[in-house]
Amino acid sequence: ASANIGVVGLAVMGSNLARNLASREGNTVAIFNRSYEKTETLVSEHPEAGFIPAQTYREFADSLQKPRTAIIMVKAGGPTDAVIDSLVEVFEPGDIIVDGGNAYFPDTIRREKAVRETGINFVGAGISGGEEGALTGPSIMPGGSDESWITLGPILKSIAAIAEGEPCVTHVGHDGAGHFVKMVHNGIEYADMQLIAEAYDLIRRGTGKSPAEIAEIFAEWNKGELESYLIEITAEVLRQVDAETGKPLVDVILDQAGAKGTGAWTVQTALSLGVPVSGIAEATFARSLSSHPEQREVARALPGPDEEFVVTDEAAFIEDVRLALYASKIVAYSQGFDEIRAGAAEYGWNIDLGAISKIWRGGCIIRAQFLNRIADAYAENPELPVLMTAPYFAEALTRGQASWRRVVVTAAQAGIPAPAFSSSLSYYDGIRADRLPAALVQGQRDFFGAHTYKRIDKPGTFHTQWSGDRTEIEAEDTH
Ligand code: NBP
Repeated sequence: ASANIGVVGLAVMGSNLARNLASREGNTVAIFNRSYEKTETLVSEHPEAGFIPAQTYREFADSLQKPRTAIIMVKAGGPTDAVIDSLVEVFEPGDIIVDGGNAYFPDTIRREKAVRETGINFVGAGISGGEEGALTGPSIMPGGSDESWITLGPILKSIAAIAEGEPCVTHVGHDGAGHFVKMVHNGIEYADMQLIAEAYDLIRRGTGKSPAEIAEIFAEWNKGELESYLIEITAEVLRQVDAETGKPLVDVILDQAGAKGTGAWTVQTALSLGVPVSGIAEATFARSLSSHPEQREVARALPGPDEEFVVTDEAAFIEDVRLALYASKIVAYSQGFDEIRAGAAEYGWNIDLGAISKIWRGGCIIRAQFLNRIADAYAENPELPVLMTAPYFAEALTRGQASWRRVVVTAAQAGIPAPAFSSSLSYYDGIRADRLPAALVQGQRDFFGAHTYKRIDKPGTFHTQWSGDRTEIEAEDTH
């Protein structure tokens, strides 16, 4: 046994991760893939990696030093379960199985529990950064036991992205905590992408600028507080010209956005936790809306505003959009971190929110300058109840709110959909409101369902006898 780490599953992600591992001092990497051709190809294409190939799970286990540590990178769902079952057969108590795929966190909780019974450690680790990140340094979000972290920590630190001298990996929490945090990362990614797309659409339709010209605006924005990987690649995509037609590529791509489900998981989980992640939800729904051409075809007949959309002061409008984008982005992250906190409370994970923002500074898709500010906010107050109320963000919202409102009004008047911009603003106004019409909703609930209400002026639970003489009585709490 000469390998300190193994990789199972050698499609794009697994082979890049295996190469990344092999390139780091001190690692010897055993590899296994269900069909052996992929293993052979990887070995022959990368002799420098010194891979130890295995044809069977038994051979794979024998090539690993104890405690054996293997990272699974196969299709999420059934294939992951199949590989876990095979590894459990050949591994021993104390060994470590890591699932680096995009598992749904309840699956990870279930698997961890089942594998733990055999004495083997199971770690669900979210890995972000796509193919490129897997090869050069991803952001890694591992869950699992403290025991497994002792062996796994140094290995994962050796391959993770480095941000400001620190590796982008931390032991997130037990069992499914890592995959939970990765899920929310992806949800925030959906919101961030949708917000950028809305900004682009408003600028394009408001100013008539070409995609290439708008690319320059994004490139400029990328030098300031919006600096992030997603803004950077947006400029690249907008600059791209289609070789076949000579048109901007963005104009020949079908306007239907796909999704692999992590955005939907984030929203479904938030719904069951009772956390309003409205920006993420709108971003997820915006993709669904785009992907129903049959509905869009018939709905095209519905009227829009009568007046033409004209922007008189282009520079001022573009600056308004920039500030609206930044404010909405703050809301999206604030909501995402809320979901992580609620998930941690629900599932009993001790998650350090500041540490999460730090490991997202490099390697992952939502990497951004701005994550340093989130880390600062949680360093100052780990119990911060609403991230966007931290001084730095509150200042940005104060500075941007007038622009944000103008952009949302403009979008509504111009008939341009801006669901993430407008829902973020509504969330902002909702959470900061002195009083909400929830009082009326509770009154309605009491009317038709005797769901009771509480009063602002005295303790207790009350019900108005709506179908009787409408006097109020003290009631059992049925909120
Ligand atoms: P795929 O998700 O396309 O899976 C292909 C791999 O799964 C192959 O190695 C295949 O083996 C193996 N496999 C299957 Br399918 N069924 C199997 C079974 N029953 N037993 C054993 N192996 C089986 O690979 P990928 O695109 O490299 O992604 C790997 C994981 O990483 C996925 O969970 C994915 O969601 C995640 N991912 C993450 C990112 C990211 O940015 N973090 C990006 C892309 C993917 P074969 O060669 O024998 O068919």
